[in-house]
Amino acid sequence: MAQHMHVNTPLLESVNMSKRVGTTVYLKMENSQPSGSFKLRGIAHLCQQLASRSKGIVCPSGGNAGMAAVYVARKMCLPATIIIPSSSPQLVVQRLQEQGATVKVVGKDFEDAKAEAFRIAETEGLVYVSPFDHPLIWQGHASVITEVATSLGPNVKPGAVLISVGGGGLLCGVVQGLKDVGWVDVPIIAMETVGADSLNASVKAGRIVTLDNITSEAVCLGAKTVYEERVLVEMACGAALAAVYSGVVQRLQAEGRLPAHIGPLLVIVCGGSSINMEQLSMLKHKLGAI
Ligand code: PLV
Repeated sequence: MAQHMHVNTPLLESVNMSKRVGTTVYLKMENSQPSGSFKLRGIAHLCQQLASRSKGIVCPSGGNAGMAAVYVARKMCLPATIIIPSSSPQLVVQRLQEQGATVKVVGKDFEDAKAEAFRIAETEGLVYVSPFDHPLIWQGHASVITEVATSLGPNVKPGAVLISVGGGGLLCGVVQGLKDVGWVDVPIIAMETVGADSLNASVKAGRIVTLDNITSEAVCLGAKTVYEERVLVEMACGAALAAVYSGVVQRLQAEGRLPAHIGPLLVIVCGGSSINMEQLSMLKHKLGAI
């Protein structure tokens, strides 16, 4: 079997968040993956299975899948082309280029970038790497849960898992991982942001809904941002943390949708490279939180 490219990330207990929500909160620090996010788990797994004899890979991305893809490509000695929509910050393009990717900015949102990536895969004979939409990606992501199960030991089981949702790759991986470790009755709180809420719209409609526009600042989901654990995360990741900070968990408890006495909460701190102090102050300005 091929060597794993992802690392076993720390599982930290957050005293501040635990106090706030009234049960132990564990943070799975996927921001400490070498590529900056959980995306490495699934994308490495997919590329190791499908791309080892290829001419290279092409991946449309809001940024973080691209960071994972270029990391994997470098380790496999393959070229990586990443297609970014113009909605992603310049910072993302720069970081991808620094890692050795060929970056093309195409279209205004992810769907445009995806169409271009398909085209390039076809014409240049490259392996198309989706940022979220492949069973091998979900299988790779599932390791985040199996790792947590090993860290917590046989006597501790989460009361709920909190994640951010973009295309749903992490969600599918977490579902798979919960099955793998026998935690099938653990609820998942899947957080989207208003303006990037394709899952919410689809669940409500009972079918898959494509949003006309992504109006959220968390462009990589389609979230509040700094938190109190000495780590800065991007908005896409902040969405899951916001479930604790903005009282979503307590609301679900009040509505009887989560038990009042709930077991420990597991928050997947999914990571992301699209943040620095400059970006943060720009967002604060834009969102009127100065
Ligand atoms: N980001 C994807 C899709 O963007 C990308 O191309 O990088 N947390 C972070 C930090 C993310 O970057 C993403 C998705 C998610 C969560 C959501 O994961 P998903 O797509 O598997 O639900 C358009």
